[in-house]
Amino acid sequence: MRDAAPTTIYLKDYTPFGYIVDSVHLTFDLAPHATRVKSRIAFRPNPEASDKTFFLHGEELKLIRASIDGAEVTPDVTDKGLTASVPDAPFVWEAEVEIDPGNNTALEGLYMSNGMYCTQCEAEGFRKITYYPDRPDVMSTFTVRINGNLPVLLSNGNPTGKGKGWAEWTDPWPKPAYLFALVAGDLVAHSDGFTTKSGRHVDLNLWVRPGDEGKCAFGMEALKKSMKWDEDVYGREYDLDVFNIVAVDDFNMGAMENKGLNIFNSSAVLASPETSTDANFERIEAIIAHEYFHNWTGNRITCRDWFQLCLKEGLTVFRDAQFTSDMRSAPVKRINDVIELRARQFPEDNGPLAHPVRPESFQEINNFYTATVYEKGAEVIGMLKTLVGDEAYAKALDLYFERHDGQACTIEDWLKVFEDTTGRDLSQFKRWYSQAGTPRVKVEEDWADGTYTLTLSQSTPPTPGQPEKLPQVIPVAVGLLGPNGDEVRGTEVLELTDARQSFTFEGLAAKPVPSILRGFSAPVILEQDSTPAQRAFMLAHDTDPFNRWEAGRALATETLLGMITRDAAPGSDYLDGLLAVMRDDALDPAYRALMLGLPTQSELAGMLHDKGVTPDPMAIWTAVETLRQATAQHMQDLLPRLHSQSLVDGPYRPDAEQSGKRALGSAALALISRLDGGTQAATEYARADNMTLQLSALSCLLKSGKGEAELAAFYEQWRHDRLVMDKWFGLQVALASPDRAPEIARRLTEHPDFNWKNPNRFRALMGGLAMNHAGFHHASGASYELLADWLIRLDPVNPQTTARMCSAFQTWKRYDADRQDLIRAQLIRIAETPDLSRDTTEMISRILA
Ligand code: 0A1
Ligand code: ZN
Repeated sequence: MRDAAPTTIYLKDYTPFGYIVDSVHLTFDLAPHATRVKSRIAFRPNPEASDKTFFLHGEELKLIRASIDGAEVTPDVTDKGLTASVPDAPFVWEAEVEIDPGNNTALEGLYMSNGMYCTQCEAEGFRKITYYPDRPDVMSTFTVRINGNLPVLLSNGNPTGKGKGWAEWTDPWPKPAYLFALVAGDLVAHSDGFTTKSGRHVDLNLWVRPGDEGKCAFGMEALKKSMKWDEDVYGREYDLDVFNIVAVDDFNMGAMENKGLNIFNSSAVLASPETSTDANFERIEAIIAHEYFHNWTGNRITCRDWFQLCLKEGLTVFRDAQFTSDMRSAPVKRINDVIELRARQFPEDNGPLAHPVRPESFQEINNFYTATVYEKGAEVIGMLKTLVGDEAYAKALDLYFERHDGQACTIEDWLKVFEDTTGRDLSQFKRWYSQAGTPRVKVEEDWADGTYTLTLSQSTPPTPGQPEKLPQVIPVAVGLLGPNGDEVRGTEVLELTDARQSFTFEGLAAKPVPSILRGFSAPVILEQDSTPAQRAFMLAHDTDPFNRWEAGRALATETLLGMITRDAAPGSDYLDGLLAVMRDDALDPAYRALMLGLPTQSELAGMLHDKGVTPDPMAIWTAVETLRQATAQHMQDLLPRLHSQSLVDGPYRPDAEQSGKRALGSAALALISRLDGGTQAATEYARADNMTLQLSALSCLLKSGKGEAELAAFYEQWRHDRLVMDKWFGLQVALASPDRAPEIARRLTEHPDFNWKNPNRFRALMGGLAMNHAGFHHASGASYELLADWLIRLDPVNPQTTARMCSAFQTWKRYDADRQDLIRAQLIRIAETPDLSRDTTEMISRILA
């Protein structure tokens, strides 16, 4: 391992930096292997700080010279940074360093992608560019001069000068270094403009590699919609003369909200109907919005330290979800978010990687850009809004922006604006930020003399480092249905604050059927003993769209669990209930498509484990296949009509309406393929004129064990398109039959187009394998070994992407002793690799613990 003793950083140890930065001037002389960075930084002592150590972070830098107030100095330099003695008065620090972007494969700091210079500074990448107090509570204005013989030279803020081979940018808004960005390359712009509500004209540019111009229009429209929405809904205006977005092929994450210069993974911004699916379009719209919304929630108001990451991420995810709900269908968005939460956050919260929404310690902050911080962080904000109401939420947000603009804040600051606007005491609510683990809420009912009593109990299982949990504030949205299906009580929010609490409803004519946790009002696991008939009743009648879907999902889940554990046959409650919903043409096609979905095999494994049953991946796979087959047969007559939904009128539009129809049509085609062996899918493949339909047909063929010819044709058609080729790699592995998955994955790693240093390509293949539950858990252990081989290979090249991919192993303790032994052996093999990165070391040791 690289660090003999990895250091742990604690929230409780926070102290402010000893100096305030008044201005930063940077000059870059770009060269692939010897970029020179000159910095001139005005410091002054921070009256609020007692520790006056002058330590500047700096890693992988060659220090050429340094001076203080013009006098050369020789600082003490280590591989983490430097210290120097400085005056007890304002002073100017100057330094020159040399860096090697051409050999920066970690994609953190200044690096190169296809000849283009690009930066990624969040969380701690700026220290690989120059010596600096690289912490989010140190904010300053930046002026940046870029010298380089490239047509496009970009940085944050407004352009303030330009000539042949140089450009200067000035960012008037104080910002932490993690929001710094620089881009230089041979790029072309898709340009547009936006006028803010106070009349500021903003130039908008989406910069891409020549050849990608045709994939910009959708992203640009999404940007303009986001700018308008943030004005309309949050009263937030853009604050610079230009907003630039750059697409880059090599990027560890989705995108980055650098001030005025957002940098996007090309997969998160480039789109065209021929090359992108409806789901890609929706994701792009959401990510553009997310990064844009960060301009206020993240940039104007930033985080005091990285423990507060959820302050910007939870809130910004919540805001982008509101945006998507407004642009598309709110129930569909909510259901999709809950599906994602259960697939990605619940396993994290219920396994060795569990951590609070606001972690209290870390070794490598890059390992905490997690579903818990982001998605559970957003759920916590949703609960707060539910508890205080829409009006108070709006007031609290206004106060937040007014009180904290220009500051680096904490969760305490955030909660205080809610306390001050509502007079509520949020100290118990705050446990959502400090307690890890998913609370279980158990439901008991009682009925006597026209009074219905609902008793709710909560408990949260222990998580690493947190053996005991205290009760949390859980908003439980409840409605009551009468025996004929009419709603007898509309939605009301019960506040569960005790370990066990009863709520009564009086004056009812008959025992009602409760619809609990409407809209998924809290990120908990609801334990409710309902019979299949009761679930079917809710599936038919619930007026809350989320809970109606949830009733179908619960029926499907219980059906599958019965098939797995008791060899039960698929019951008619599920099949008939589903059929009735599918027949109801008044229901949104997108919603019906969601109804056809099933829990993932990994989720089922988690549920079995929770019930004390060791999950058998093959048994789970078989049950899902059997239920799918039974569903296809049961709905046989209806399927052609459902499938015809995907043939929409008019030109392709990736909007909610058309994409919902295609989603339903594709789900129907998947069932049809089970009955006709893929005959119709082959026809559909041949006539598909957009990627959504092409890929759905190809998926059906692959699942039917066919599609060899189509796969080859697809390759020939799209081999020049990087993003489509990611799909080609991913699909084959994700859809391979369990027995063939490890071998197919291994063979693809030998493919000349498997450019494993590109994070998108690596993730497509290895992520596809991890998603293929039964294939990944192949009893031979071949998939575990293959993934471990590649993690070991990637780690020295790109620790961040390696560490993130380690989470494929996080659920390992659910499985049988043989599989556990196989996985443990691979985890140990990774851990024992010489010079393993800090990122991967931390992940593997937490997973193994
Ligand atoms: N702040 C970005 C995500 C992001 C985080 C870390 C990165 O590098 C380690 C890159 C991007 C967002 O929330 O979109
Ligand atoms: Zn974000």
